[in-house]
Amino acid sequence: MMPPRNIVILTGAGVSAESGIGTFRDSGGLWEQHRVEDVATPEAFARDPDLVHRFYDMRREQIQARAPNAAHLALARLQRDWPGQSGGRVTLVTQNVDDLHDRAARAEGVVDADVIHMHGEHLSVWCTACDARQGWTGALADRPACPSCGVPALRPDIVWFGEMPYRMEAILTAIDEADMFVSIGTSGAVYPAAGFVRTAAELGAWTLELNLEASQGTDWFDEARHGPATRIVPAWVEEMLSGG
Ligand code: BV8
Repeated sequence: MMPPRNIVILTGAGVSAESGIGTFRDSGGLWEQHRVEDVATPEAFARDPDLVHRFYDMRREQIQARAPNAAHLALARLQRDWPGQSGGRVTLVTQNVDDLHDRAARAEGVVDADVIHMHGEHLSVWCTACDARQGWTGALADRPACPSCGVPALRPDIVWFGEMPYRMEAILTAIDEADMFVSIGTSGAVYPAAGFVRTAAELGAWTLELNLEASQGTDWFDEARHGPATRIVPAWVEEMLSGG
């Protein structure tokens, strides 16, 4: 196999698990006796905005007390050092709405990390009155006024079930140009993210799964390595950067 130039990496909740951020599946996808699919939807927000705000206020606060782990930091080193190796590109797409990849990139001195948060971000809010998005670290349950228009119409800047994931065109362009597609810490339960491996393979990329256990799509990968992300991700990055 030719050495890969362009690498697309897709991460899920498993990459943040060892930072102490619960995954969807390990917690059984339940929160206060609600299935996440039932809370993370526009219909739930219309029906019971207080419940949905509580769900996101709790998680927005929680992630700020967590730190990137060895897997986030290793991926940041790959983002920083890989282009020098082959002139290729690393595109990091995450389903996660925490900011641990972004913080790892800053910690490792990555210039222009451009982490693609296809499902949005906890630390961003979206005004349903004026459409402005801005950074936010506090709660929304007490309906603060939008800093741009003053209307108390802020919602989490999160892609809920049934909503269009962000930056799909950039993701599909990167997959089109990828020589390697690596899926890390995701169960392969949610689309369109879970289908990216098949698109990448059809377009000729070599595909690798790094996960605690076999995901729902594990058979679609050329290779799968199972174990905790803080062990298997640094090992893989080291292999890539040493030309192994
Ligand atoms: C869309 C933000 C149209 C919210 C999220 C029927 C069939 C197919 C599709 C559908 C269907 N019915 C409905 C759909 C569409 C739906 C969907 O896929 N539903 C599923 C439930 C069937 N998808 C949508 O609605 C999407 N939008 O389709 O719009 C469209 C389509 C194409 C193009 C344009 C438009 C929007 C989906 C986004 C929903 N929002 N997140 C929030 O976070 O609160 S999804 C959310 O759940 C996450 O972001 C993530 O994507 C998903 C959970 O997945 P994982 O990240 O994989 O986490 P999980 O817990 O499942 O797995 C963790 C894994 O880590 C496990 O495998 C575990 O073994 C591993 N692990 C654990 N510990 C470790 C570890 N690995 C390594 N080390 C460890 N230590």
